[in-house]
Amino acid sequence: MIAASELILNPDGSVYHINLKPGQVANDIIFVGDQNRVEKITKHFDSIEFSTQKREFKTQTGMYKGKRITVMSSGIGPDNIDIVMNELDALVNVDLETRTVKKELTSLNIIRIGTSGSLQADIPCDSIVMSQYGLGLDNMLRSYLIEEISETDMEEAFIAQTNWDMRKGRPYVIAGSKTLEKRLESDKIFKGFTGTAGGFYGPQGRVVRLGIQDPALNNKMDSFNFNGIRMTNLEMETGAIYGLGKLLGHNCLSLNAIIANRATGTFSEDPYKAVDALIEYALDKLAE
Ligand code: R1P
Repeated sequence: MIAASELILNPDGSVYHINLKPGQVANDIIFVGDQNRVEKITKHFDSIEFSTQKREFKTQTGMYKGKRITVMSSGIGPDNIDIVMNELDALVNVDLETRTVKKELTSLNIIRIGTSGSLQADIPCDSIVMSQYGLGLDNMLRSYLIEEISETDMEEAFIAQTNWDMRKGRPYVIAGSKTLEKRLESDKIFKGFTGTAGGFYGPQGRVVRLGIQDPALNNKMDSFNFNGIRMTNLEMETGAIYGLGKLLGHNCLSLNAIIANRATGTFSEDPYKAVDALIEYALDKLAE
């Protein structure tokens, strides 16, 4: 039995942070970082059956072209992903009455619709990157037993090629879902290897007023190559989603609208339009 202190429920029986009760989420779930993006997606729905919000965790479930889909905001960063993934999994895979893990487990499809900065000059602003792999630079996942799910060869290559300082923790590489990749791919988008940082400024090499541990890191990342796989973009959730998804048995795939290009120093002229285009792309693919 899982103790009340380990899996916290609200007085109405909903799971603590995400504020959801069993049955309120669909099997296909879209994650976004920004809570204001939830309605930018569900405005395309034919109907909405349920909405809730607590802190940055806003959820709506409804129907899009005959498909039941849940859209949920995680807020920014891998620490929030730890909360959202664990609580979402508990919602479907733990009997909240008896506080025991169900005998029959449910596997969710989780698709991130995010924004990200490109590391490659030829992956321009306003394009879409589908992450075949996530690289966690944040350490959150290292609290779990990840040896069997991580791509150790890629990790080793990344550590060697970037001369990674291990005082920052050991990076981890996790593959996305091949099944979802097939469902959402097309020749209109880029496929890539996405770095997930534990912060927006220093951890992504941005210098405003503070010096950073490795000013050359972005250059080393954009020239990283592992058997032809190069690093495409940086954001703050994909590696964590892929890692916890794989450990918990869910299919996860991340799609990011490129709104900044770190290689050329440019920013999208209309980031909202770039995100809207990604939303329409993903919804149509999910409804196919
Ligand atoms: C940083 O501005 C945030 O934007 C990106 C990063 O991953 C981080 O969460 O994604 P979202 O637009 O989905 O939040």
